[in-house]
Amino acid sequence: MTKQFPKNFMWGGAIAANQAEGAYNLDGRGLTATDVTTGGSVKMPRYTTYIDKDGKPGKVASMGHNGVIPEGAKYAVLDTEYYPNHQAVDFYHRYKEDIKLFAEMGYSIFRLSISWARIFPNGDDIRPNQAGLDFYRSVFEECRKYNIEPLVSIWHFDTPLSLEERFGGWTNRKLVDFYVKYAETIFREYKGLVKYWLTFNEINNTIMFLDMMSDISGKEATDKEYQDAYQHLHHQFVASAKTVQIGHAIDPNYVIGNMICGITFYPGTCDPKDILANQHKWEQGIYYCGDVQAKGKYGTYAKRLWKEHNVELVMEDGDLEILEKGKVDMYTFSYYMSNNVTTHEVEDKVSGNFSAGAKNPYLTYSDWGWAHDPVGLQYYLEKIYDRYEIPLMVVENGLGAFDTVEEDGSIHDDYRIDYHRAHIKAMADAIDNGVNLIAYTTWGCIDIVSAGTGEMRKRYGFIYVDMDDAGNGTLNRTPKDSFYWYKEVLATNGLNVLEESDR
Ligand code: P53
Repeated sequence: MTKQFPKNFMWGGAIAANQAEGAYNLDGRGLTATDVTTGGSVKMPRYTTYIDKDGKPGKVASMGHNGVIPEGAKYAVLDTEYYPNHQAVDFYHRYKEDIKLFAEMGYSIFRLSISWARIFPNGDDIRPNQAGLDFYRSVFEECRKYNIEPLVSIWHFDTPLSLEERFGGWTNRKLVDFYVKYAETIFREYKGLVKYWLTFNEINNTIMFLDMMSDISGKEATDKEYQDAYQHLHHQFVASAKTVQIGHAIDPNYVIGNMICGITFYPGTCDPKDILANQHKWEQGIYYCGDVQAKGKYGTYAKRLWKEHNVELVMEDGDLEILEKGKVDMYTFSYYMSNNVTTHEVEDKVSGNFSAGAKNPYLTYSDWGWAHDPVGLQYYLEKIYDRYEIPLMVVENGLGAFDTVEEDGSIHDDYRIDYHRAHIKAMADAIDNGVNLIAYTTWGCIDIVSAGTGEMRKRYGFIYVDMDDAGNGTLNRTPKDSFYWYKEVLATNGLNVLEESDR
């Protein structure tokens, strides 16, 4: 029998507020970390900008999502810098046009995030900002108009900056209650308009990046950094679990998922030491968060991970019970690439933003150093489904690439089509092998600002946005070849892809 996607499989695309909306200081929105983050490139990091205690402007490389600024300094927007997220691609004003294009492709689901700082500008305000609530209501209504199911990330790397400044961010337990209040507010507000929710985008980045940074920059993270990362995560786990319980109480129909940065790790050689190192990598990078959120408890290996870095996790009485009761309904993840793990010295290393390890001779790499590995997606799907046995969604997958606009305005992105075709086939194979995969939302369905580098030219979209790295351009939207191809995929529920020859 030919492989096929289930009849009710949901197809669509995904964006995040801070990378798409722009309008960073309009209608009462508060600042978030990306608003004080400059643009970078594959070779140059993004910087977090500040004014130091003597009033001098400065910047520090932002490894991960916001850089650690000096004692006494304050985050600041500087006149001398360009901040790509301030305008982003102006989804804030163009969402009607954009959602119409998504509908034209045939979306049944559209993933976006709510910016916490639009709802609670300082993160802990007594009352929500009405203009923020109205904006998302209008976006969700627009989706409903076309029968598009919104899939809402409650947090996509964008803790209100004021909470970072006053409380030091997620290492502070206080953020749990602020987040839960925010989540409860939007759960009540959008009841009937939204059904699918995700608590924290790529929650595991906090720990995974620490390891990767040492691989990339050669500098090992300190025990203090690990202590903070694990504590930060514990608070997010508790916040996520409480949110799941509150969500179900508000509407039993709510389907609430976690969201993991899904990188498939392979042992670099068949040296047993590499096999073990790879297993430990999965535990730390992938399972640590997934187990707490989907099994409701810390994995058996967690104690080892903490001990390795002398971490003393601070928990409150009742936390373990909260985790147990706040299991997610579905496991969702992003998938872009695989990485190799080895204990051996390697000459041919991967170099790119947030990719590390030994180069895999069986794979090709994108211009940003990310491995093209659809089999890795099938591997991840099968491994994770067997571990948790709850519905899965691939909520990000795509190819960041340079695009060329032809004289007649067309964009021939066959490389992007090839990337998605191969990954769609991988999903079909996993489904055929018993995996309960329910949705696929491609990353950056429209070109948006890259999270890792702040570039526009690292494009993922099926819709081109006329704007360069410095923010110049008309911001006009143009469908690429991939737009018409994806439309065909959706119209045939993936059949056109599956009928083509094997990957
Ligand atoms: P960009 C690193 C590795 C894998 C996924 O990334 C990552 C990152 C962070 O850069 O993030 C996710 O834009 C994230 C999105 C992001 C997307 O992947 O760096 O959830 O916000 O845009 C692609 O190419």
